[in-house]
Amino acid sequence: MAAQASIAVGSQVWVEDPDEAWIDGEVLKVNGDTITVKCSNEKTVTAKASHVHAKDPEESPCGVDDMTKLAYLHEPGVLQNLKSRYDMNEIYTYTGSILIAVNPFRRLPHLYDIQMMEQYKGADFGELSPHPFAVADVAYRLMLNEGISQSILVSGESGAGKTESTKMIMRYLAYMGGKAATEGRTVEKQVLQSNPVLEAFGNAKTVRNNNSSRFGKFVEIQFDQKGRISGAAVRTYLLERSRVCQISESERNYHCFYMICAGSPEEREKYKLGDPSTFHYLNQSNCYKIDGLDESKEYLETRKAMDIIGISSEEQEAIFRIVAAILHLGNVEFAEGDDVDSSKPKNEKSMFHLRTAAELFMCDEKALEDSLCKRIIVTRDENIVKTLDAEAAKGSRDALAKTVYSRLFDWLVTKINNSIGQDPTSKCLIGVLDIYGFESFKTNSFEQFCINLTNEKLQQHFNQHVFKMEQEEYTKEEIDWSYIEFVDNQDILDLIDKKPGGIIALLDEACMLPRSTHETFAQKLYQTFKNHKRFVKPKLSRSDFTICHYAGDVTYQTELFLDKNKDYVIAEHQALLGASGCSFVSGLFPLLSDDSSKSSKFSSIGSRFKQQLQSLLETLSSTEPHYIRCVKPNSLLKPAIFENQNVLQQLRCGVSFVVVVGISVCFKLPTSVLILFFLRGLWKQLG
Ligand code: AOV
Ligand code: MG
Repeated sequence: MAAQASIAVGSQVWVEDPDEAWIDGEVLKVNGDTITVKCSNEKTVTAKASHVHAKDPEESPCGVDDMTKLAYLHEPGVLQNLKSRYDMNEIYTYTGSILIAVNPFRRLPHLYDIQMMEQYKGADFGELSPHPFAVADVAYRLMLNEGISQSILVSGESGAGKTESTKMIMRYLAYMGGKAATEGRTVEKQVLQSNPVLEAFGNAKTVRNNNSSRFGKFVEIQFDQKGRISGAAVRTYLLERSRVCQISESERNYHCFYMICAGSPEEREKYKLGDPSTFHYLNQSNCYKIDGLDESKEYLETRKAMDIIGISSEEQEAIFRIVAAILHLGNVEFAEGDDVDSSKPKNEKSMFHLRTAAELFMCDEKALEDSLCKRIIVTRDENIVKTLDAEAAKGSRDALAKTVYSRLFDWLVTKINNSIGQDPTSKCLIGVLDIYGFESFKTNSFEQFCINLTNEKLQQHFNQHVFKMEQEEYTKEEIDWSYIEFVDNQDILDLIDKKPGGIIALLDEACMLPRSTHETFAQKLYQTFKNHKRFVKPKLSRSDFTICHYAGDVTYQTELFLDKNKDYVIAEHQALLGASGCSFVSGLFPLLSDDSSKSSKFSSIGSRFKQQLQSLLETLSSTEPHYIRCVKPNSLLKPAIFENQNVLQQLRCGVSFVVVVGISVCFKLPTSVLILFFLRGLWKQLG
């Protein structure tokens, strides 16, 4: 094969290894199509020639800072390069213009200090070591010199380092576009301080990441003609609401709940708070602490960040009072009431928490109880009161908690945007996207479905962008490029979001039909997509479905899909909190116009999310994109461990990110295509 150096006895090569993925060794024997290799672990292996790759001859122990500098572009070469650099604490590597960042899982403060920012300021790309500052600097210069808006898209799996990279980029841009040495609340300070606030309310410990973002975020930083920051807008996407009431083993609820439990003694007294383990919304997982995290310190820092953003102390008081109220609400348990199918607070303890929640929400205690245990059915002639059984009352309680929390989160985002302010005259912006990576768990619900849709969309955007660049190269080189269409994932996108007929459309339909259940929804999917090559009905299941995503197959459990797709606030909850004596609380529940409150018109979370994504992609399309691909070196979240198999899996999933933009000498084809082929196992077919 052309790209393969000739392999002879004595050559240094890579062969496949069940543990290490690839292992190096020396060729002992070449026998036609089979090669015998003495591996560095002393084992002798015989493999097919196509599975043996030449080792880079000039391989330096610290690797190369750009994959395009490798003599041979193949999987073991790419992997080895990342690994040897990681071992030297060189966590960043370019592949052409794309930055690969391997999470160090340890603080490297010198790497991000002001001196470092100064160095990267205006330096040519590639002149200094690979760094997010270099990417930010290119974007900043391009924006300033060419007047084109830019975007920096950060991707990678959960815990890979997207949010940390995003914060680094924002710090650099704030440094470049800030008014040096200005005291007080400047726009750039506010932009930076929006991060700790959003993290306190939107991040939580998961099995994958101790500080996992449970929402997507696109920060648009606006600049004036001199390149100074003049405004900013934060857009967030789909906060995971279910976490407020339900947490899995080893995971936690949102950080803010633990912060308020670690507040000052006066606050704890005022909000009647105790140890997190005394609250149902926190004690389902038996996990309260995060290594190296001091909750009371975090709490003070969050309050300080809120000050800088311009959230008044009254507002802050109300915010944390609501957080405490939600904890008390979660402790209200229900028992069977006096009538059939009715319910009431279970005991004295539940009464106490109900009373406290009502006090903190500043609403009537009896009204709160009724809103949890009763429904009013409005008919033409009269209003009928229907009691809820204990199970339904519990559901009503959780719905209230989730509604209040998500309204609170939305309030924070709006407040941040209003405080920082938008610059309507700004013609140039740099957008930074930090969105949840592709997720595949043991059970996957509606959230994973939406998250993975996002990733499909971004993947398509990436493909389109890279291939546009590539096509320009092909045209220059007069290469026929018609055969590269296979990377297209339009068929998956059609399956999910085509209107009509896609999964989201069918889900909306199911939500509107009175008698649908998740089972009838699943049946409908099975019927509709029986011949779709990206859709599979798992053999042993009656309501799950599998989508063959670009990054792998994911099986979704439909049980809660209908429920989670319905976006509505129970009228009794709206009435209750709309009448709160606290203007902050009632402000979260503004009176709806008659029209929308009465009609039971269904509003779909899935469809709205789809629209948000559409508009995000439109914004992105009008910018020049830059990519940072984060890689998680191990699942233990520990420094200095580089798991080959694990990393390879990520490189293969984000296949396009290992694209090298440039022209390969040996193949007269852009190397990006080579790598695409090769990582997709198509190498052989090409050769
Ligand atoms: P994520 O954003 O990609 O996951 P984070 O950016 O939160 O991942 O990174 C996870 C953790 O890794 C951080 O809390 C840090 O402890 C560590 N880390 C990441 N990057 C660096 C770095 N450059 N230097 C030092 N430590 C780092 V998620 O939000 O779960 O998809 O939803
Ligand atoms: Mg994150």
